[in-house]
Amino acid sequence: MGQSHPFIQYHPLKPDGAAIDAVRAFESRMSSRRSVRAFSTKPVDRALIESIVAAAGTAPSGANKQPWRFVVVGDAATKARIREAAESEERAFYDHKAPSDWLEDLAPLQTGPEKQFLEDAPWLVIVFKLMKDDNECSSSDRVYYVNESVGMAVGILLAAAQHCGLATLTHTPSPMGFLREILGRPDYERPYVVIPIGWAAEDCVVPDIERKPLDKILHMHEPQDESSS
Ligand code: IYR
Repeated sequence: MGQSHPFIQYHPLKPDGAAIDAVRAFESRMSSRRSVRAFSTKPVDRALIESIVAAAGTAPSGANKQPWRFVVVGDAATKARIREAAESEERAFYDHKAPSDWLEDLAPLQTGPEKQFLEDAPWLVIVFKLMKDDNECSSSDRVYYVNESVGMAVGILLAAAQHCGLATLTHTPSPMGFLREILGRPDYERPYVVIPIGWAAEDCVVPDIERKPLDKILHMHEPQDESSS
């Protein structure tokens, strides 16, 4: 049997002002977030990264299994090894593996096999998904909705970094198996994404791409009034 928990009173967050002002301030904050590929080497306090990861760990997850591990790398030697292995995969991707329509979709972003950011960013957070639950208190070691759960945790991590002015990138070298080897992670931990975190370089530029307007992403479902037909 797994642990059973008492049910306790839920205390919703109370925004300082009106709910609409709170959500608009959050949206405005998030709208200036961009994927950054040029990082300053200026250090970032470990405490900031720890709190950002703690925020990610508040995400909901299937059966509350919290199937994630955040491996934080800050030393130059490991970052260099990760860069070398990632660039080797990326060279193969850009050279012959990627289908032409994928390369055409990437062209406006001007990405390429060189990944200087993997060494410049003071921290790399390598997110692993857990394919089994390693909490001894659980009734079973099964995990559920792992991709969805880890995706939500990564979303919160990106928002937390943005909230304190730190830049991030979601980097997915493919395949990513080398991360397990370099970082000595067990077989049931599978690499999910690499997130460089740091201060954006002063001369950092980003492509002037736009987000879809609300009317393209929101469909307000209006139930049909059956009495009028
Ligand atoms: N992993 C490669 C290619 C790449 C793929 C997607 I989808 C992007 O949004 C960006 C890049 C790279 O990191 O360059």
